[in-house]
Amino acid sequence: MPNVEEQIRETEEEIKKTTYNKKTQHHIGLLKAKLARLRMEAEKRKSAGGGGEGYSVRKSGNATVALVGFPSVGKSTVLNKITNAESEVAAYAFTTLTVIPGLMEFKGAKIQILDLPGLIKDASKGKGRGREVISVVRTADLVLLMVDVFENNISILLNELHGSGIRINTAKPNISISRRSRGGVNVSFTVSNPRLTERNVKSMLAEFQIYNADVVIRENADEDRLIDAITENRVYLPAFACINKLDLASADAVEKLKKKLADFEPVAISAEKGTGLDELRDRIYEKLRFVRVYMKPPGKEADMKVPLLVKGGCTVGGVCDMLHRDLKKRFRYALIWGPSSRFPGQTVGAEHVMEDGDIITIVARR
Ligand SMILES: Nc1nc2c(ncn2[C@@H]2O[C@H](COP(=O)(O)OP(=O)(O)OP(=O)(O)O)[C@@H](O)[C@H]2O)c(=O)[nH]1
Ligand SMILES: [Mg+2]
Repeated sequence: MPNVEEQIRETEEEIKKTTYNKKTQHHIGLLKAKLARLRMEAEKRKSAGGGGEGYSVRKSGNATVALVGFPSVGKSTVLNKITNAESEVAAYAFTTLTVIPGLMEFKGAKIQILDLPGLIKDASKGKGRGREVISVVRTADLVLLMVDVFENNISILLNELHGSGIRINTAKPNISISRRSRGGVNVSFTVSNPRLTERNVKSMLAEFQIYNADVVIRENADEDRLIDAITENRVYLPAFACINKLDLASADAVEKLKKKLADFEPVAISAEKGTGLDELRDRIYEKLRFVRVYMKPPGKEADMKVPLLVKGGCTVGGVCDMLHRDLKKRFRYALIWGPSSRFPGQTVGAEHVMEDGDIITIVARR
């Protein structure tokens, strides 16, 4: 039996040389599922074998942003300019060797920004401490894809992130897979899907040893999306690009690069000269999609002056966690006025999702 790495290479080769058509569709789906399973196995082995200390960063503030880019594009320079941190800056690659956190206060939000060692090709396979860097990126709320005016091959960065299960600017697949203890695999489609068939889905699940499950596919997913739904370690993060060293290129060259990176809505800056930093701060804030929540103590007026800033999708339980360590344990119910309530003063539980402008009263045991 060839080892896992060899099997991965063979499967990659076979996928590459098989052209996709109606006849090969089923076979390719299987190969892709096999490849995803093999990669998971390889990953498990590596982490079991020790393989270096991970970075540990204490999360702080209302949200966390990761600076991801090749070495020397100016990540540390940006961090020093927009936060209170001091991260070493130098003209050689791999100046930053660990995670340096900084705090940016903006419009009432405390935003933690993480400066990271540069990412290079094969980082997802461990090059240049790539694994450790990527594991920090996974925990962020937003990715800032940094390039400079010379180096714009952003696809290398994206491939490394993708290879480690990070999906950028992509919605989570609208596919539910509920495991059962018996009954085989039941597949249903709620929208037409010319790409996947019941047979495809069943055999791809079998590759992951799932033989009993209810699968509901609510989008026109392809094999890759199905694999993402089956594999549990995927994260879905928003991102935008930042082009640095504006001062070293002509306006024309910058425009060209902006067009090329248009999918990532680039912001062009010169960290060293301090150009474009306001736009960068604005964009970071906007992309984090903060939700403002106003607190109303029981029987008193709401404090409409100082909102609590929570992340989009935050629940009432999440608000409790932000207020006090053990509030959630004592939580009984909450009352909500505003956009997320069906009527003013609606009683809700800890799972209720907050919306921008909500007023909340939390009722807890003493
Ligand atoms: N001209 C110019 N140089 C810059 C700018 N920003 C950073 N630099 C220079 O680029 C070099 C690398 O900057 P760093 O901030 O250390 O880059 P980094 O991305 O943190 O690099 P690593 O930590 O090695 O990954 C330094 O010599 C900086 O002075 C800029 O806006 N314009
Ligand atoms: Mg650095």
